[in-house]
Amino acid sequence: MRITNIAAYQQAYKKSVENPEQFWAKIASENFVWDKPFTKILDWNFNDYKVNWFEDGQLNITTNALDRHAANQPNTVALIYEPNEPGDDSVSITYKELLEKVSRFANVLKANGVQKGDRVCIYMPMIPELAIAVLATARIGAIHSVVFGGFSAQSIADRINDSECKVVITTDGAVRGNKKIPMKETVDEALVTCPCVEKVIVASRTHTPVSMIKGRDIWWKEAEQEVSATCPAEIMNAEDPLFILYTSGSTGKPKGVVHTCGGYMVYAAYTFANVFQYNPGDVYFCTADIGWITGHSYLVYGPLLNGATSLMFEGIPTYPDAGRFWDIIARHKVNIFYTAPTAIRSLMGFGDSFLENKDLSTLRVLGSVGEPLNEEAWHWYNDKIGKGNCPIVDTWWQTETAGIMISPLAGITETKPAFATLPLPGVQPILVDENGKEIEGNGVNGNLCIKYPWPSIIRTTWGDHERCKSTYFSTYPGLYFTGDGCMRDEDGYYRITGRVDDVMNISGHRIGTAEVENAINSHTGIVESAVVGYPHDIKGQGIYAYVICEHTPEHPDLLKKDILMTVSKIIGPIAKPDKIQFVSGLPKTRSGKIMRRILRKVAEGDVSNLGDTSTLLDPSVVEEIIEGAL
Ligand code: 6R9
Repeated sequence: MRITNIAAYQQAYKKSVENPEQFWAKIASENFVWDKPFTKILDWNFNDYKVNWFEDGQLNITTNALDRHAANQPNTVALIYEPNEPGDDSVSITYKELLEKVSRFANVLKANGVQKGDRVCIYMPMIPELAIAVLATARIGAIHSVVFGGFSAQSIADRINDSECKVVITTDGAVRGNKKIPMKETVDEALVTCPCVEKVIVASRTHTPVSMIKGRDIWWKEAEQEVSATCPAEIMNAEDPLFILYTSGSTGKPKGVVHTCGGYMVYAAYTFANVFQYNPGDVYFCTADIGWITGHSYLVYGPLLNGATSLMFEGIPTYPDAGRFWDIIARHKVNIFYTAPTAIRSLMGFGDSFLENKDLSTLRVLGSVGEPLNEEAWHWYNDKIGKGNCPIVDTWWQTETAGIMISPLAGITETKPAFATLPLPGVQPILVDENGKEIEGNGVNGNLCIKYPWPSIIRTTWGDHERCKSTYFSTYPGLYFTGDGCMRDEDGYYRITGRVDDVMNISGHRIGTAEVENAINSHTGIVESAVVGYPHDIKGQGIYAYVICEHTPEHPDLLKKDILMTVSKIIGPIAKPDKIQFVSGLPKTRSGKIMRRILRKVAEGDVSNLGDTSTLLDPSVVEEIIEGAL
């Protein structure tokens, strides 16, 4: 399934558009182990949304990610764990060992009542047990819902309740940089409002004292003693759910994006092999947390499906100093490195001294994901990290797409700074105007849609198929709408320009403006708020909140801190506004809609051209807002 030159890419792309079913059927049947081969390839409808790939096929993704490699290359390292403390030993786990660990923990889950189709919430730091928990859940046909370790108790509870998780897997605590972070304690707080949870399995990481509730809470290590290290993989239908991953949209609470076993497996494996051009023996380092889709597809599943060696890092890029990534690359002789623009910009800001004496000569491919990679950061990445020798793959995709959609193939596609370049085989992008009319030709801008299903397209949003339909398939009937704006230049290359909806991208994390507003509004004394994103040097976007209080605050700075605390409690520290401006009113239309366009302009510091404000109920609030802008 590996494409090795540009002509082969063009040929594959052509085939994938002319006959997508045949294209994917060949890849799916030739490169994976199926317990029962599929005979149906694709059944789809973007209007009354439904997509089924390889529907009557049966498989288990862990057979493909573990068993076949444990048989063929048992001593190849599957996972390298680099701990938070640079002095602590890293751990290498071979395919044979990983299969045993996953099987053993799968038996622990079974012994604790988890059955096929049950939901399991995983809230853990970046330690091997996290990857093991994910794979063990998949092995027994249960559905994992990983919640990023930085989310608050309230966010965990919302996610657990939405999909009625039966079991939660966590740790006693976490370490990130020089901070110790409670995990079990946060889970305990969440579980006060989660009647569906029957068992909590706790892995030990920090030896922090934790409460262990009789009959509910069990230690991972102790539970493991009582089960065997072999566990047959549950045979799944291709369209059975594999996981749920919550992500923010423009309205309401985060939604549970559902991906299924067969299509996800095929697409994650295919894109990993082709975008990164992984060769046997390479060490691949993805800096994403498994709590996000990048960690799911390109730290765990994609690499393991390819029999690769995947390095997971527990800590942060700036601990003990801003040379940590480069140190890891040098020590583990990393060949392929995949990170986020926000990390690149932040490390660039620390200066080049942290690169001194770091041998980066093993690097062959550099990747970027999560937000636009601006030109300055692209050049620094290219010159200082890649030494001009490593192709940069700027990969555009989403939680909903589950795999990379638009990206260069490393060393094959000619790159261009700030461009995600060309669609992968099987991906049919289309740009449309506001009315959904296709914008043809090159040198154009529009809203990015996809017109044909690829194997790992979102199947539904958990418990609410209507929401899936209305969010992705109703704006432009017949098309999947990404929520992103995009330009296609004279060469037909794609450049993603950012979200066109009310979703912000803060350090590569998706956060809905409505979510932050709801959190702020729940603070005592707050009447209303409006939140927008604004350009931020490091984070890509920062959060700017306009807040109306019941009474003029006596201690505005204290109130700001309290509001930050509330947002942190309700969502998590990543959603804390960077700027809070107290205002007496918000620019609203006569029908009561907030004109965010104006608020965005003010937050950007560009008030020269606010556009038409004549439809505002009270234009004078705009003056006040401009005067008080931060
Ligand atoms: C994988 C991931 C998705 C949103 C997406 C877009 C932005 C991701 C990008 C990019 C420009 C890239 N995005 N990759 N923008 N260039 N290479 O990040 O998933 O967390 O769901 O975010 O991120 O706006 O719509 P997710």
